[in-house]
Amino acid sequence: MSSIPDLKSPVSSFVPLENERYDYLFKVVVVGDSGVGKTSLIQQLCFERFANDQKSTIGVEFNSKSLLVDSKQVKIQLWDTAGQERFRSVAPSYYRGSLGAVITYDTTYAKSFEQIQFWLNSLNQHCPTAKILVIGNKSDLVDLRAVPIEVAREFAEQEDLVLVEASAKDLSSVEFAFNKLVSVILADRNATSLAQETYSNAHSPPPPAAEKPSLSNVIKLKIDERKAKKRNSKLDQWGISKKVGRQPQKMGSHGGNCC
Ligand SMILES: Nc1nc2c(ncn2[C@@H]2O[C@H](COP(=O)(O)OP(=O)(O)OP(=O)(O)O)[C@@H](O)[C@H]2O)c(=O)[nH]1
Ligand SMILES: [Mg+2]
Repeated sequence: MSSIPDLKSPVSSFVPLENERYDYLFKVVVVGDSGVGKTSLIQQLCFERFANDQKSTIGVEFNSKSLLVDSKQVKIQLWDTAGQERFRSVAPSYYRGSLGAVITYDTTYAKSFEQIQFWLNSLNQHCPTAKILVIGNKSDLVDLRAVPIEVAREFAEQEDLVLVEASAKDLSSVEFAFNKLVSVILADRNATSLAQETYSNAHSPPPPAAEKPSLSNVIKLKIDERKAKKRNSKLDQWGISKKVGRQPQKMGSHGGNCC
């Protein structure tokens, strides 16, 4: 378990180890009822280990994992919160600065699935911009399934959430689930920076004022102006030369740029 990062600035306070390189560092908070397997999923993802007698989390624990997603090296800083009722009031204080959140439920325990709405409300209230992934854990316990996958899918669709069923015990889909979340965060960041770029281009400051023309240039301009006036006096209102009767060209008919 890594040391406790600064709560006020959780993302930037995470100091990379020597020679450690990554393109992004995302804070991800993991929530869900007690016993659904939050710690087990994180232990599996980070250390490839599973404990049948995993102890209940007290307060919060930290771990991190580097993932290569969409050609980007992304380090996720995982905040594993305690699901027990007595820690409910403190959990939101850990959400701050999270770019991603994982709501976990136990596929063998319907109540934990119903509780997703509670966690969703809590996240929406305290970190509304975080991308949310729902993990239905303990998929290895096939015979004990209490939440049909169709029901979970329908709910996720309604709420516009990404849903993955996984098992911290048999490893299935654990890394896939977190990769998926990172991919969604990356896609959102790309969209945001693109939107910002478009905005800043549209609102870019005016180009610097043209340099004050030199006296010789002013004189040249005056002469050109006078020449132009003379020329125009020989044309009628349509720009047809009174002398040669040349027809004006229609815009675009010459194949040039039409604005
Ligand atoms: N069969 C099976 N058991 C699991 C799985 N994941 C976790 N468990 C077991 O479920 C129990 C609870 O797991 P934890 O990881 O401690 O659950 P938690 O969500 O972190 O619980 P809190 O820390 O109290 O919030 C442990 O006994 C685990 O061994 C899984 O995928 N399959
Ligand atoms: Mg735990």
